[in-house]
Amino acid sequence: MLSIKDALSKDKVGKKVQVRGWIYRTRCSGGIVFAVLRDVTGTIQVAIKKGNVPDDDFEAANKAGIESSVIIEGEVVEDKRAPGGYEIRASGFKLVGAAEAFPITEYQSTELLLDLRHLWIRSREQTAVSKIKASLLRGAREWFYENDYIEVTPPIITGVAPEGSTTLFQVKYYDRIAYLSQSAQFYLESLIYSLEKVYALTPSFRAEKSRTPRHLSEYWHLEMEAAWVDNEGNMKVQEELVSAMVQNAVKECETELKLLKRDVSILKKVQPPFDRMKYDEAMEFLQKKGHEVSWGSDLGAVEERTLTVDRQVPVFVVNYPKELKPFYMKENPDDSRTYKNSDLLAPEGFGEIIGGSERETDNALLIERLRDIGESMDNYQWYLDLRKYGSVPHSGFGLGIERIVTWVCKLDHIRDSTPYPRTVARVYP
Ligand code: NSS
Repeated sequence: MLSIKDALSKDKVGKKVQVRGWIYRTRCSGGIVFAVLRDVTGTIQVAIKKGNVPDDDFEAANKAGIESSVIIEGEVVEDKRAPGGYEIRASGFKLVGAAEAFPITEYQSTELLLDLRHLWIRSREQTAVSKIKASLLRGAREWFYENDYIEVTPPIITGVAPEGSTTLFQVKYYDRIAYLSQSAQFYLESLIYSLEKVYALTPSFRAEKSRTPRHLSEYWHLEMEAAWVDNEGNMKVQEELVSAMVQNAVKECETELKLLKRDVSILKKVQPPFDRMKYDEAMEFLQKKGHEVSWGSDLGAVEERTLTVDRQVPVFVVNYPKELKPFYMKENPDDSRTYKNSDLLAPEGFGEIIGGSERETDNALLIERLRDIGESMDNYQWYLDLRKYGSVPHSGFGLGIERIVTWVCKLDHIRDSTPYPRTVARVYP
C-alpha cells in the first residue's frame, strides 16, 4: 500500500501500486470511471475502465459516490491531462465503505457548514488548516524543548479567575461550584520555583457573550512562565517563539499555505526582533488616524486593526493603563499608572495573539487589588503564599493558538481555525 504522494512519482511509472482513500470527485465517460482519490498526503486520478476490472467492481466504481472509501490497485502512468500529471489505470477496485449522497455540495451557507462540521472538516481548506495548526504547535514545542523549558500539566477545573469573573464558566463540582480554566497562569507561576522555565498547552474557556470573528468560548492556550525574567525578557521569548512557529509552518506546509492562497513571502519576514510601541504612542497613532480614543481607552479589534493593517511583522504594545488589565501584573516603576506588560498584535490587521506581563511580587498590592475587584481571598491564599517563600521576579504570557492560526492562514473568522468551534451559539456537533 502506498500513500498517494508516494504513488505520484516518476519512479512509480509503469509499476503496479495499491492506494486507498476517499473519492473526492467522480465522473463516467465512455465506459471509464474517472475518480479523483484523496488521502492525507494528496489526490490522484484513477481511471477504472470496463473490462480492465471484474464487472462487479466496475459497477461498484460506477455507482460509488463522493466520499466512498476505496482501495485501488493499478499501474501508474504519466498523463498530462490528469490533475498532477499522473494517473492510476485500475486493475482492481474495492469499495470499503459506500457513501450516501453527500450533503455538502458547492456554495453552502456558513450555518449549514457548521451544522455539518463533522463532514466539512474533510474539505481541502479545513484539512490544510489542521495541518498548519499542527505544524505551528510542533514549532512551538520544538522551540521550548531547545530552550530548556519543561512542559507541565496544570488543572482545568479551578477555583481562580485570572482574567476576571465575567467570562467564567461554572461547573458543578460535587457539592461546590468550580470553574473551567481561563488560563493556567497561576499554576504555572507556582511551578517556576522548582522548574524555573515552564510551559503548558491547555484548553481555556471564556464565556464570551459577544459574537466576534476572533472569540471562541473554548480555545487552546499556549502559556509560558519563567523565573528571573522581566517584561523585556518576556517579549524576547515571545518574538523568538512566534517566529519559530511561523517559520516551521512555512517550512512544512508550503502546499497547504498555497492552497489557502496565503502569501508565504510575507510570512517569511516574521523574524525577531518585533517593533515595540508604547500604549501612549498607540493612542497618538490612533488619534491621528481619526479614532476617538483617549488615554485609558481599551484597544478593541477595530483599533488593533488600524495599528497593524500596514504591518507584515507582529508588533508589541507595551505598558497599558492598569484599569485595562488584570490585577496580577507588575506596576511600571517609570509610570505607576501603567503595568510592565505587553500585548503582541499580529500584522495585516489581525490584532492580539498574546497577552503577557511581568508579575506583581508584592503581596500587599495583590491583596489590595483583589479586594478592589471583589474577589474572595479564600481562593487565592495559595497564590499569595508563592510570594512568601523565596519570591523571585518572573514573567509569562499566553498565546491563543486559534488566533495565530487565523493570522497565519489569513482566515476571515476564528471558527475556521479549529475543527469544532465553540461559540455562544453553538455546541453541536
Ligand atoms: O486573557 S489573555 O490576554 N491573557 C491571559 O489569559 C494570561 N493569564 C496568560 C498568561 O499570562 N499566562 O489571553 C491570552 C491570549 C490572548 O492574547 C488571545 O490570543 C487568546 O489568549 N484568547 C482567546 N482566543 C480565542 N478566543 C477567546 N475568547 C480568547 N480570549 C483570549
